[in-house]
Amino acid sequence: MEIKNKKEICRNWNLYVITDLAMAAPRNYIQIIREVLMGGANVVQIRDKTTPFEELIEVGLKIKPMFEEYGASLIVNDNPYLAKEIDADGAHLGQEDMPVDIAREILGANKIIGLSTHTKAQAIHAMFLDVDYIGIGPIFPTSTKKSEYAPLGIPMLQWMSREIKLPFVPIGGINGDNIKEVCLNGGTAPAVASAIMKSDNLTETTRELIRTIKETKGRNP
Ligand code: 3NM
Repeated sequence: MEIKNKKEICRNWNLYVITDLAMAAPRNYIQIIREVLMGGANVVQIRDKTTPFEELIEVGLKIKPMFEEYGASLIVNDNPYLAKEIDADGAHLGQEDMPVDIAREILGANKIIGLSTHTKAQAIHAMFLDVDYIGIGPIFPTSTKKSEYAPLGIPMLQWMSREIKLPFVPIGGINGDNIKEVCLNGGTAPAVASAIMKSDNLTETTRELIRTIKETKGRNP
């Protein structure tokens, strides 16, 4: 995908799906990606801290054409080298990962870079970095990722909407029960891992969440 206006692409994301191979087992990456893209998600982050690099390159090269077919963004967690190798649309960095400027050097100006933030100070700091969107979380309790940060809650989304001039992705513990409240209080696409990866039917769950987002935001996600 040729990226013209990266922040505009981020603002048009509907549901930011994060993969988890263990939760989605026995489905493999090809199945996971096909099912969530069929459900209408227009951005997927490959989050995988166990599969070896070489294997992830193979996976990436296999799934890339699906993203092109659906016009969806492929984001790689943690590893800009992998993102570059498979020509993903971008990479997502944590606070402990390499500095944004180094990731930008690896990826070049046309790729999307996202950064996880967990505090107001980190979110403000991100506005001075060369990032295209940020994650903010955990919003609710989650067991998908161990975090030293207490859940930030809905008031943080209200604050972010007022103060942060970057597209932001609320993350952590978001599911069918609370996604409406999240959407009403701000952010571009809500990010969801377990609520989708643990579902029996990835396509249907993705579709349902997007339907709620669309109804809540009153726009075409
Ligand atoms: N990052 P679930 S919370 C990957 O706070 C991740 O930055 C977080 O998974 C952060 O939707 C989180 O299952 C886990 O809660 C998201």
